[in-house]
Amino acid sequence: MEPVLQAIYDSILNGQNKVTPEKVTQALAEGIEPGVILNEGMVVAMAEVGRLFEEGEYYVPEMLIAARAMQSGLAVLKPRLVQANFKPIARVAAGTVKGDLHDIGKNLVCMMLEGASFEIIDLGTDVSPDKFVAAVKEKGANMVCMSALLTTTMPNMKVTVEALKAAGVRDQVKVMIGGAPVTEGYAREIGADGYASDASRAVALAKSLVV
Ligand code: B1M
Repeated sequence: MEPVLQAIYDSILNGQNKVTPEKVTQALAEGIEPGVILNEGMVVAMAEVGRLFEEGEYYVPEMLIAARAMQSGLAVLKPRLVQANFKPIARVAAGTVKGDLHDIGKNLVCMMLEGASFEIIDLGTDVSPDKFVAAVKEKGANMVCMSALLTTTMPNMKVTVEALKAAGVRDQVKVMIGGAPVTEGYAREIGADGYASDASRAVALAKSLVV
């Protein structure tokens, strides 16, 4: 691994939220592609944080400070991931489902979609089915993107699809889902229009759904 990518990786693992943006800036100055910085320096670090948590070496505070370092690095990377916007391809209501506070993956998906000329209505985290419905009815969203990181909150994706149906707006929108525990099969099971395993696949899927 390039030394600067290793430094980014280490800074996230150690939750050094001042060092991470400095190192991301350095990596960009060294000409490393934003996608490489993201995937080979940052995303792998968060995966390692998850592994350490699973093994009982990290606890919630360590996860939290690692996430803060990740977010501060992403803030530097965002302008490079988001290209100049053209006419929006579609208006996307995006959020992490009810009960779930994980937002790093959802934010990445939003950034990449924004960079691909989608308009984003970012509903944040812990988003109730009613809020998704309201974004469709009141803000004219024609795509709903849901993220879930917990097996316990995944079922709220299904509840949201049901709420869209009950509100009579399911046919007006495309529903896309993702997040670590989510699968293609689950998307089919709950009647979503598609599943993507990462942010770049989410862009490809979103484009294929709107044509
Ligand atoms: Co939490 N956490 N966490 N956590 N956390 C996980 C998810 C966990 C797998 C850790 C572990 O045990 N190994 C585990 C879930 C177990 C399970 O349900 N199976 C877990 C747990 C248990 C918890 C708590 C319950 C811990 C506790 O309190 N005891 C608690 C729950 C809080 C809540 O939400 N109600 C909790 C809390 C937290 C923090 C707040 C400390 C922090 C989140 C901070 C934040 O997001 N602002 C945190 C973190 C950081 C993690 C890990 C370590 C990292 C998640 C992450 O950001 N990954 C995570 C372990 C892991 O995932 N390996 C873990 C990086 C990110 C880029 O990836 O989000 O997967 P990801 O997004 C990807 C793809 O999934 C996809 O694209 C993204 C980019 O490529 N994608 C989509 C995501 N959404 C998409 C939507 C799409 C398409 C693709 O279309 C719409």
